[in-house]
Amino acid sequence: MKKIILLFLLATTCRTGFSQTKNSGYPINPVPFTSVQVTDKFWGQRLDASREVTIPLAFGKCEETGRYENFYKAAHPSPDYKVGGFSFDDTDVYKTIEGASYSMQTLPDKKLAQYIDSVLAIVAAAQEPDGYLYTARTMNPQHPHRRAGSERWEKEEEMSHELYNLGHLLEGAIAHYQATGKRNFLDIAIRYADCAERSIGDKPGQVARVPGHQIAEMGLAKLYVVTGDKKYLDLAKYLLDKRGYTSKKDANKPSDNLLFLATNGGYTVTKDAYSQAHKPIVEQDEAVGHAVRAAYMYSGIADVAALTGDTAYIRAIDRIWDNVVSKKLYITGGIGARHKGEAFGDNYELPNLTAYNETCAAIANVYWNYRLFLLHGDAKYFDVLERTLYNGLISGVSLDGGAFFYPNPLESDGKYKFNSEGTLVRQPWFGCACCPSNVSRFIPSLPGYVYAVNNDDVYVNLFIGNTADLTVNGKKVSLTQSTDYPWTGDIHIKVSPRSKQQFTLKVRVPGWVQGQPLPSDLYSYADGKKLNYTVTVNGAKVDNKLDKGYFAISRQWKKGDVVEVHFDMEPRVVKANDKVEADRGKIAIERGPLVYCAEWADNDFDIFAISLSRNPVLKADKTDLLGGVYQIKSDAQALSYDNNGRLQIKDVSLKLIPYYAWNHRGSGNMAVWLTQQFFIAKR
Ligand code: FUB
Ligand code: ZN
Repeated sequence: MKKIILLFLLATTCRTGFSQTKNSGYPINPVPFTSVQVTDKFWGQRLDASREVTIPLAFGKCEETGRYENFYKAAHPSPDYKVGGFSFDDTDVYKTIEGASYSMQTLPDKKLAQYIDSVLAIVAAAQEPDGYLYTARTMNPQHPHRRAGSERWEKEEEMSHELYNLGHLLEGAIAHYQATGKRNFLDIAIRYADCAERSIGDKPGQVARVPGHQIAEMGLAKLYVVTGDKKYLDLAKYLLDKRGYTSKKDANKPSDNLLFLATNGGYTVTKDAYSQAHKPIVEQDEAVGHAVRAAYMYSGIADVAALTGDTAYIRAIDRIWDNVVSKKLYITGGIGARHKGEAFGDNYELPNLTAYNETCAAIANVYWNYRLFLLHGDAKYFDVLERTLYNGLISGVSLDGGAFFYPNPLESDGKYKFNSEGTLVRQPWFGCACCPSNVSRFIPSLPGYVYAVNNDDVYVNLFIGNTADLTVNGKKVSLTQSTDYPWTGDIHIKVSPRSKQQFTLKVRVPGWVQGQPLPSDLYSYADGKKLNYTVTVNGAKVDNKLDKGYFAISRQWKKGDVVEVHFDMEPRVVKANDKVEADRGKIAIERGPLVYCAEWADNDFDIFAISLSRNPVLKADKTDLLGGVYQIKSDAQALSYDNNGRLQIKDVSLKLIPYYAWNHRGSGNMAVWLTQQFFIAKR
């Protein structure tokens, strides 16, 4: 019966995009991106760039770099094919179709839809009769990709990525189905999911495996929601429950940490911690290993917990979140400090020049925090999400949408981890192209993060100009937001229920307004300022206590009611916890949700040879620079040597730009953390 209801819901909603339903299992309902039309200047520019530049570029690169050809070859296998590239190159095609599907939902595009159909015809042709879809083996089963193993799934827990490919296939196919109502991609994905479901498990003839790279868990949970078929949820849960147990010796005992080594791009780590398989997940309490794998896994755990009610799962991701937010999160919201293993470092290990902070890890961090919000309804998760979104995530893509960073360091000498020209600049693509294709799929999905609904609670989580159609307690309510956020803290929300309706509007009051950069003691404001906020309804001031970070307005709403929110927005000085060695003696500057940096192009002195005053005087002004950023100026002292080698100290005006906008004017010095006390910095 439940299955029939789910299918009915789907059939009645998918043509126009899916509506808010309880399907996801989360106590709080997402408001899908299809219900929110962005009218915002800041994000409108990013969405246009995504549609006009990023997605066409990614499709073009899939074609140019032989990713489509791989599917063609798999459809016509040959022992002569030499299988090169990465064992997950197929996923770039799936991820780009996912992004294009979101984008087409906002702006229909017949030509693009036809193009995708033609790509899907090649993808379908590459699928083996039993549903297995992995070009890295199928094109030449005798000599598959060097990471693939001689048998299916044999190297899954190392680097074959067979289940990673499935996860992205599911994510892409479900988005495509929901956006277009067409089943051509979904059916391909279902066939591969069925193949995996038959092959993996503890029954005779099956193999016990967990994904070497997580994401299938999220995809399978979604497939359960879409189809109502519980076998997909069961497989997602199996892939989580077995993590930490699938040793070669005994699949029912926790594996030891020395099973075998995984190597990738020159680093060697124990396979178990690298892919979070060092312990059963319900015993994990620290974020370790590869950051993208980890945050995808935590997101998958949240999805499965929401659908099964598994509280041990939730306790595990809550513990790990505490660890990340209090010890392993960059001020930009980036995660994964180490290049080696693309991995989390030790507690408080947050170097700046060598920070890895993969763009994919920032995206994964958004997924994870969003899900924790849907579970717990606390604004603190959106504080982390917003910090990541406006800083360490969009720094990964140029303003024009055509070039990408893979790592997102907080400091640069213009050269570290340089390209063939010896400079550090965003690139239009990479051999391992996970980040560009992840950006392709993430940016167009952004409108889905603005609101959420739980019975008669309407959450306003992000401040982005938009018009939205929500369903609150079964009735239609329109919201119109206008704002110049993140540049100003004034938000105008028009509330229009069809007829008078009682509900609660919950406006998030960001941590940065309340004097806490993050919900932990990892960073703190060090300037003694106190920001205020006000909320009015139809011009009358409302005074309420915050509840889990939300300003709740309960009333009988009527058409055209207006809520005005004002957050003071001033440049702030931030210090890191003294345990973060890399930031000792240094300060960072923020304004609103944006983290700032000093870059060579704005300053005619060496930004690494300056000292900011004890109480720097900071001033923010709107400029025409870099798409119209607010620039911050600070008094500082620059050190240099005169012709006689004597140290000179000169008063200078240090200019700062938002971190996300750095490296648009060539590569050179950049720093988020700026020296304030030399003797401590050198300690
Ligand atoms: O392994 C697939 C992707 O490639 C990972 O998520 C990225 O970190 C990169 O290693
Ligand atoms: Zn990536």
